[in-house]
Amino acid sequence: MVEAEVWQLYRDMLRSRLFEEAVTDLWEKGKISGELHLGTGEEAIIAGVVSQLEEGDAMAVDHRGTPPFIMRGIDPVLILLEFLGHSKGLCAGKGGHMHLFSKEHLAASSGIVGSSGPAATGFALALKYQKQKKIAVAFFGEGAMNQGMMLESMNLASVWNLPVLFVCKDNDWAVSTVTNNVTGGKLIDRAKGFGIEGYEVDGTDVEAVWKVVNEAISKLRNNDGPQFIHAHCVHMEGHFLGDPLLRYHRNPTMLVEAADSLKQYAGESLDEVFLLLRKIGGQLKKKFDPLVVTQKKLKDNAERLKQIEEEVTKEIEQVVYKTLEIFKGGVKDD
Ligand SMILES: Cc1ncc(C[n+]2csc(CCOP(=O)(O)OP(=O)(O)O)c2C)c(N)n1
Ligand SMILES: [Mg+2]
Repeated sequence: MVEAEVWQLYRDMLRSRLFEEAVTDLWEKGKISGELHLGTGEEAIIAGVVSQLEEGDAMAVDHRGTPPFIMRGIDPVLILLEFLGHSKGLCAGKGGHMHLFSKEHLAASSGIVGSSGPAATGFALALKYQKQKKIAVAFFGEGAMNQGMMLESMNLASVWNLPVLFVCKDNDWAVSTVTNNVTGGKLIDRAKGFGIEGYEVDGTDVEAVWKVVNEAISKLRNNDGPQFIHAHCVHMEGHFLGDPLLRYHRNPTMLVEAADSLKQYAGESLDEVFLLLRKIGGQLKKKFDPLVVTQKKLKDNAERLKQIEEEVTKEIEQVVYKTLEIFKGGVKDD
């Protein structure tokens, strides 16, 4: 992998992060309604995969669809208008952040946990039937590995030798359930049980993800059957925005590190406990944040890092400005 590619991956991740930060800002101002699931912390996994997709490849994603849609080159203004429920949004304002769809990009998301498995397998079946020599990706959390439809689709992809890349983004938690408490065996062994080759990788390291995905995608394009990626990550904002308890409880490492310090606060108010957790969370954020991890690798060229930051910041500011201009014009159905 050449250095130029790492810079591009960094830019891809930063675009997604700053876009989601802008979304957070609008959500906090009450302009976006409902719960919001961010993909902050997953960017290295998404960038490592999406950057290697070609035109005509398909993508099925879960309830954290924003980073893959942004990185796939789908117009961020249309995505933001969708989040705002505007009729000019990507799905006419009817899908929201959890149900994004772009026919042109063969990209579909769903909030039904596990559904990206059958959706990607269906995409791959269609691509194979049409003799297109393209691949389909399924992005999902490790919670989805306990859903029957995910396992059924892995089985079908295997027996039909379909070009599906199953990408499991494992953050150790499914809402408030600790995955280890409800999951038997190793996930990679489950894939192997279906005859699917698997790779385990640190999902905060974009170079590492890119490398294993590169190998897996070469096999897919060589018609070697479905492949499985098990990538570990930490969500920066918990399960969804605005749930402080879950935000901190979702990070098991943080809980382990916090346990002793928390004891001395046992008699104190919950607010103080949250404050402490917030501080600890801030430190951990640096450790597991894929952007920080990549920045460290590229730190010798601080000027270029700054330049990229400025360019991407400007782009996202313009996206927000343009979106709000359209939004202010009111909801008009053409
Ligand atoms: C079939 C189904 N069951 C339950 C839910 C409620 N739900 C939404 S997200 C989620 C947890 C998913 O965990 P995981 O797949 O690990 O993804 P993560 O949120 O950790 O990224 C659950 C149970 C749902 N949306 N769909
Ligand atoms: Mg999870």
